[in-house]
Amino acid sequence: MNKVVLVNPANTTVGYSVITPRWLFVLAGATPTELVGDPLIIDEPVTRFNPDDVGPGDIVGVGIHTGNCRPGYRVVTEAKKRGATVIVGGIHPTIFPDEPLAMGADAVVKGGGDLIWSNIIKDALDGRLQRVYDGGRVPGEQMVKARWDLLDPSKYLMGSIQTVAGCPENCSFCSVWVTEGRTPRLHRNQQLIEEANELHAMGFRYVFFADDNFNPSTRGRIARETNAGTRKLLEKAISINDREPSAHFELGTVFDRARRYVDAAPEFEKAAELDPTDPATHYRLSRVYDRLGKSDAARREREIHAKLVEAQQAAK
Ligand code: B12
Ligand code: SF4
Repeated sequence: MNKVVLVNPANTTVGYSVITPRWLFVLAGATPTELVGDPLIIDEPVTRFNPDDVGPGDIVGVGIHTGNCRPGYRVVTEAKKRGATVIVGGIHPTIFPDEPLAMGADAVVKGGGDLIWSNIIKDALDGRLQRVYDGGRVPGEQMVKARWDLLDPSKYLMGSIQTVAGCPENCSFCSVWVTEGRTPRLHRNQQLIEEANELHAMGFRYVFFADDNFNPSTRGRIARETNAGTRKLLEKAISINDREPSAHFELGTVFDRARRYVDAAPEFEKAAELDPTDPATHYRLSRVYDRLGKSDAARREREIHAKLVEAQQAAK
């Protein structure tokens, strides 16, 4: 029987690692065991990929991000030399699908592998592998459960679970909202609980959340929400942060940028009430009051700002 080998590449192998790379165990869960048996999992920080482990007809799946694409291409080359079929997926090929093909891979997979991986294996076994596949954004309720039974728990400090994919924000430096989308996709609760329990039973006492944005109900998202009902729900979801001055400062800033000064003022006021010592809050408040024509209040805030800055400089 041809086998599947899943490789998480790394430059250095030290024999142990801190966090389990989740994709390895999710893709293992998506592997059609009736056709290829259990996949062999190689996490290179723990064990270096040995080309002797693969031969003609075997299928090697390599997952790469930009930071580990070079060792990834080493695995591609070594596995190809042994006659294996090599398929590359992960964030890097999702953005640059042509590159792994140019580096010798037989196929590349954009997006999530949960739903498409078993079809790709069938295509490879049937000799009709395509060059490019697109697994898209996997809906939360269809996310595949990780195969923790294939993990050696003695090699890691933490297992990893995922509660949500996607992020409603759009930070200019980040790829997540581009690849994973801005609508959060929530993983099924029951599956999460099962995975956490399995990891606990294996001896893990720490779990790492491989989430894009742990709390998608961000202040920015709420400020942009036009539907009053949805907005209320989102506000409820973050009400736990209500005593956090930076949360009010952040929302005030979003309103300020949107020129919604009437909405910005109470947020900066709340931030100033919770932390009266932050000069930035008083500065923003003075500007917002100016815009609202409240010149006395604006002057007061400017005075407080100046005193706080002076005190900070004196303390240095
Ligand atoms: C969790 C996480 C971490 C954890 C990783 C812990 C671990 N051991 O796994 C920590 C905090 C340690 C971390 C560190 C870093 N991270 Co990080 N991380 C993430 C995050 C938020 C989630 C990744 C995850 O596990 N998702 C859940 C799994 C199930 O999804 P997945 O990995 O995407 O895999 C799916 C698909 O991609 C596909 N797939 C993946 N591989 C393969 C292979 C095959 C063959 C196939 C068919 C499909 C396939 O199928 C999988 C299942 O659907 C991503 C954000 C993101 N959305 O990618 C950033 C992200 C991957 N990280 C990023 C970066 C930059 C880093 C660091 C370089 C940061 C730094 N400067 O140190 C380091 C690199 C560490 C290292 N040496 O690898 C960037 C990578 C950008 C890029 N162009 O490559 C991302 C995209 C965040 C971002 N936008 O900035 N990260
Ligand atoms: S994942 Fe973080 S950095 Fe990326 S868009 Fe969302 S909030 Fe910004």
